Amino acid sequence: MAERNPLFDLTGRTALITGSSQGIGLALACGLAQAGAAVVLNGRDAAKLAAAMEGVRAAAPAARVTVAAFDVTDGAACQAAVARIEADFAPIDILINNAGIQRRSPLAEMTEAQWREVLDTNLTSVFLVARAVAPRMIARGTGKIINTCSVMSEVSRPTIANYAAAKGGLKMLTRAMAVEWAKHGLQCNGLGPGYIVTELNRALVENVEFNKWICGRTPAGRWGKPEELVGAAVFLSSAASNFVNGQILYVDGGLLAAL
Ligand code: NAP
Ligand code: GCO
Repeated sequence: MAERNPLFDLTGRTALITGSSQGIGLALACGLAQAGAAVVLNGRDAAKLAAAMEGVRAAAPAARVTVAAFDVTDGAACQAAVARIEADFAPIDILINNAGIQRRSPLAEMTEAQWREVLDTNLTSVFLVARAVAPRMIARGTGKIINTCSVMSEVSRPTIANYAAAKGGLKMLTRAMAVEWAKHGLQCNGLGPGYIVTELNRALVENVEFNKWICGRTPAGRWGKPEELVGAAVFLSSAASNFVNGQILYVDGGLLAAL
C-alpha cells in the first residue's frame, strides 16, 4: 500500500458516525476506515447495521468496525451508547453527526409532528450526541466534530421549511460548538452536501421534472454521489484541519455559487 500522507492519516483514531447504516453516513464510514480509522456505525435498525458493517469490512478489510444501535433523539440512549463505546471499544476521537430525515410538506399544511420529528432528528440530536461526547474530548484536549449540514443551511425551497430550519440551525450550532470548544483542542466544522443520490431523495431522483431541475440548477449538471463527500470528511477528521474551526465545507457541484 502507498504511504499515507500523515496529514490525512486517521490510523489510531476512532470515529462514531451517526446515521451510518446507509447513504452518506455509510459512505463516510467506509472512507474513514480506508483512511485508517476505526469506525462505529449507528442507526436504529440492527439488521441494516449488520449489513453496513459487512460493507465497511469489504471496503477496508483491515479496519476495526463495530455497531452502536441507538436513537439519536433519545438523550439517555445517547449517553449510554457513548459510555459503552468508550468503555468497550475505544475513546471517540471523531464524531460525525450525520443522522437525518426529511418530511416534506407545504409549510401552511405542515403538521406539528412533521416539524418536531425533523427538528428533533436533524438538529436537537446533534446537541444530545455532542453533549455526550464533547466532555470526554475536552478532558483529552483533542477531538473532531463534523456536523452534516446541507445547502439548505443557506437556502430553502418550497415544502422543506422544517428541514431548512433544522439545517440552518445546525450551521449556527456548529459555529457555537467551535466558539466554545476550540480552546479545548476541539475542531468543530460542518459538511454541506448538495443534492446527493440516497434513499432520502429517492422520490426526487425518480421525479423526471425535479431531476431535470436539479441537474440544471447544479453547475456540475448532475446529482452527487455519497462517496464524493469522503474527501471533505477525511480532511475535516484529520490533522490537516487542525486550525479549521466553525466552517461549513460545501460539496455541492457549485450549486451555492450559482443564482
Ligand atoms: P438516508 O439514506 O435516509 O440515511 C439516513 C440515516 O440516518 C440512516 O442510516 C438512518 O438509519 C439514520 N437515522 C435516521 N433517524 C435516526 C435516528 N433517530 N437515530 C439514529 N439514526 C437515524 O439519508 P442520507 O441522504 O444519507 O442523509 C444523511 C445526512 O445527510 C442527513 O443529515 C441529511 O439531512 C444530510 N444531507 C443529505 C443530502 C442528500 O442530498 N442526500 C444532502 C445534504 C445533507 P435508521 O433509519 O435505520 O435509523
Ligand atoms: C429536498 C432534498 C434536500 C436534500 C439536501 C440538499 O427535498 O430538497 O431532500 O433537502 O436532501 O438537503 O442539500
